[in-house]
Amino acid sequence: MSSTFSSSINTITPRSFTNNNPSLTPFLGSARNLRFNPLTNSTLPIPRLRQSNIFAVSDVKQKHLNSSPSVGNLLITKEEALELYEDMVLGRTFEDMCAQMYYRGKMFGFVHLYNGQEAVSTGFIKLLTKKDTVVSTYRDHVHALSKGVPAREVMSELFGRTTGCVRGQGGSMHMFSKEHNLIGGFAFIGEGIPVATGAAFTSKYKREALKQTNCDAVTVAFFGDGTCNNGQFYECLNMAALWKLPIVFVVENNLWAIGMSHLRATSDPEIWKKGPAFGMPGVHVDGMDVLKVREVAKEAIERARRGDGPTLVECETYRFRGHSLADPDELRDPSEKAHYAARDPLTALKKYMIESKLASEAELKAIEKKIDELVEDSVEFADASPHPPRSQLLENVFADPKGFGIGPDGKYRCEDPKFTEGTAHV
Ligand SMILES: Cc1ncc(C[n+]2csc(CCOP(=O)(O)OP(=O)(O)O)c2C)c(N)n1
Ligand SMILES: [Mg+2]
Repeated sequence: MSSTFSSSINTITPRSFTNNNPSLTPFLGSARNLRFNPLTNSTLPIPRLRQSNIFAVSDVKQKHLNSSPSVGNLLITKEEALELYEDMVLGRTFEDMCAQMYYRGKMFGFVHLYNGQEAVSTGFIKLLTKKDTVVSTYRDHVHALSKGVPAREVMSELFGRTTGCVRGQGGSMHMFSKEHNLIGGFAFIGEGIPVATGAAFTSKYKREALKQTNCDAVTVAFFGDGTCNNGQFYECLNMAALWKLPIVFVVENNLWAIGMSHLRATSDPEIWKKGPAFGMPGVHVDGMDVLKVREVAKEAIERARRGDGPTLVECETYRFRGHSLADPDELRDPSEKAHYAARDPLTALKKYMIESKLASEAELKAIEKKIDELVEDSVEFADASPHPPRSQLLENVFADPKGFGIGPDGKYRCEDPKFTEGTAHV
């Protein structure tokens, strides 16, 4: 390493920021972001806009979409479009109902809603088969619904009832269904990424080591922009590329991590670029447009299924509500919110379907009505379902609760009701 090179590392001095020329600092690597900000007299990165809009696959598709739709030029069939619309309406209606139920005291703990991001869940998950795996975050209700977990089971889980998909033991942030290969629901950010990488490894291992040649299951991992500044993301990109795992990493970039702006927190805000850095394709797509998401998803999923390895897809999207239902959402600029509200993915798909004569207003209304009834039914079902017995509280918490041994009364300590209540002396 030359002396010039080494001396330019970590040599930020106060002088660089206070001279008359608010030029680049000598800090290597992030120099183009670290400019002196005369307004705040600080060196916080000044948010900069993206240099490119839509990249790679989506570029091609955008041209497609812009051409006036005619029957021979449509991107999807009527059946497919109706399925996408129904799934997005289900996601939106379900989440709106969750907000009502939360404020009525029917749900406890943190509840993070997905409004605005529906095109991502629908665009990807509706292309998957039942045996493919989905890994979500704490914003997981809609991923569960898209993957086919019945609304009744998701709502009951939120109500903490035994009929929930985790028997009421998981709640909002821990949706899980073995049957549907939805393997979380995770409260810690980034926690699902290694789990998803493991699921993809399982699939490859079964096919290549155990010679189960029919095993071509793909894993799709969803996570947020803020999560991409977490080390697990990088470790998993590395392993997935190294072993050519059948996985798609889907970043739902809604521009915010609670109250922290993505542009402010991230040295290079173009997340998709991190794919090529690890030797996998990186794609940036308009996450408010389900058709564009679907086109990109198709290619990434097929690539994984063929055995060609992982893809990183960054979907630019927006959440229409606060971070969670406990967030008053006062930090985001109203004009930013209005900008994205005008790009509502449901309205956009509806417009496309009507203009291209894929469906009539009446057909779409009928779907909305059907979903309203389904969601109402899920609430009635959840509300009428039993609460779990207290003895369930510690089930699946310890690998072997009997490991706590036998008490002075000669019985297993874990059989003492106080054990479950957490007040037993063990
Ligand atoms: C390991 C860990 N650190 C911090 C938190 C607190 N936390 C909860 S949500 C969140 C922001 C995540 O933002 P992003 O990944 O963009 O997802 P979004 O909520 O926007 O969907 C943080 C830091 C956490 N849950 N886990
Ligand atoms: Mg975010």
